[in-house]
Formats: sequence, structure tokens, C-alpha cells
Amino acid sequence: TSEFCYDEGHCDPYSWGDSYPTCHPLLESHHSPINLDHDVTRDQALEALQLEGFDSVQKGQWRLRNDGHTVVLEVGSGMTVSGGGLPGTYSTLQLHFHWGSLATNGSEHTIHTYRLPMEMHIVNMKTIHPNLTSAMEDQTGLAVLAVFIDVSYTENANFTPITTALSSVAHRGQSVAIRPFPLASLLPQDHLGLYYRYHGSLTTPPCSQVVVWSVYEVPVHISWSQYERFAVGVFSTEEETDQDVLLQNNFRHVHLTYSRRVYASKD
Ligand code: 1SD
Ligand code: ZN
Repeated sequence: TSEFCYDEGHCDPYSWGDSYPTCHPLLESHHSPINLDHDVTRDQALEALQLEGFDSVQKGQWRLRNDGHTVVLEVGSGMTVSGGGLPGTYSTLQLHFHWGSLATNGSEHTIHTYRLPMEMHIVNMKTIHPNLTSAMEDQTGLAVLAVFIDVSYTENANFTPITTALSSVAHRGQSVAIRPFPLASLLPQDHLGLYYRYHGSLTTPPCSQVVVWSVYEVPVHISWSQYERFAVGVFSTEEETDQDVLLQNNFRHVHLTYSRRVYASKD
């Protein structure tokens, strides 16, 4: 696979399609992210997602890793997501982040065209699949939960296991062990029943159209100094390279919905 990036030029999101044909936003294709707007359909049947194992402390170690495109927290097995109209049970694989810079917001989805500072993605794979390759052949093989992150004055202690570890994964390829903590602590504390639902794609190459998206409407908050650890503390380059390049604005542009319906749960 060839390299992809977020910097303007040869490898930015608008040119991903040159190296990854499945990233081309063809007519009627189902790409992500999208702008979430007034034209959503209320679906009273969309109840809150069932998050199993999210409240407990899992055994073993987790791993935080800089892959050059984001910072990923690989969580062990033991957590599943189901209900909320999902076509099956999905097991949680990892979560990762999309952010901006000191001057720009960096969420992937937008609400009424407004971009928030950050977005967290919790990636889950349908349990009937033995591996990602198999899940990527299923139109609903992955379920990603998206959480907007806003910036406020107060530190969010629930995020400190991640934000304090970022300095250990400043460079691409670096990773560090993280002691498991309840994943529910990273979710909004209220209105977990309020989310948007639509069918879309991975927001990174190969942009596979295999994702059932659930985007929580209510954001979580972190402090400005926690945000800075992402925005000016993580590099897309390896440690030995002559020049460090900050990893910033690692979000894909929004796509048209075409004939897709976007649903909103009722809370
Ligand atoms: O960017 C991630 C990518 O790193 C990988 O986790 C993939 C799932 O295999 O998902 C995309 S995203 O669509 O969740 N941004
Ligand atoms: Zn993502």
C-alpha cells in the first residue's frame, strides 16, 4: 500500500483516490464523514446502544500507538456493542482520535456545517468475522461510535491516562502500555441515547464502505492543555528523521449523502 497523508499536496485526502481507487467519491457512493443537518429522520425505534464491558476494568494491558496518521488505543477483547438497530454484535478493537491544530478544529463529522475541535472513534467489528479482512467484505462489518470532543477550561481526568501518555508516542511507530480503565468514562455522561445513524465508510484509505456509524450528539470536554498535547505534541514522522512534522488536521473532508437517509435516535 502506498502512503497517505493529510498535508496539502500529493497525498492529501483529495488525492487518496489516485492510490486507493475505492476512495473516489463516485456518484451515489457511501463515504464518510458527512455533515449532520436538519434533514435527519427521527427513528423512535433507535434505542441506546448496549455497551457490554464498558463499565468494568478489563484484564491485561492496552497499547497506545502512533501510526503516523493518528494515535490508536488498542483495547483487549472483552467489550462488545449491540442493540440500537445494529445488525449484530460487534466487539471493540480500538479507539483513535482526529484533531485540528492550535488554530483550526479537527472533527471529521460536522453538525450544521460546524466542525468541533476533535472526534474520537471507537472501532468495533462484527463478531461473526474472524478478522478485519473478512469484515471488510461485509457492508455492515464494522460499527464505529463517534464522540465529539470540545475544549473547555477544566481538565477531564478520565482522559489523562491517554493525554499524559501522548509524550511517549510523540513519534510515528512508538507505542506504550496503558493500564485498562472503564471505556465508558470517555463517553458523554448524559444523553447516550441521542445519536445519529447512517451507513458510510472508513474515513481513511481504503475508505471501504462497510461502516455503520453512530455519532453521539453530545460532546465530551477536555481542557485546552489536554487538547494541546494532541495538536502540538504528536508527529507524523519517525524519531530519527531530520525534520519533525506535526500530525495535525488529520480529518477527511465531508461527503455528500446522496440518497442515503441519516437517522436520529429519540434519546
Ligand atoms: O482511521 C481509522 C483507521 O485507522 C482504522 O482504524 C479503520 C478501521 O480499520 O478505521 C478508520 S476510521 O474510519 O475509524 N477513521
Ligand atoms: Zn477515525
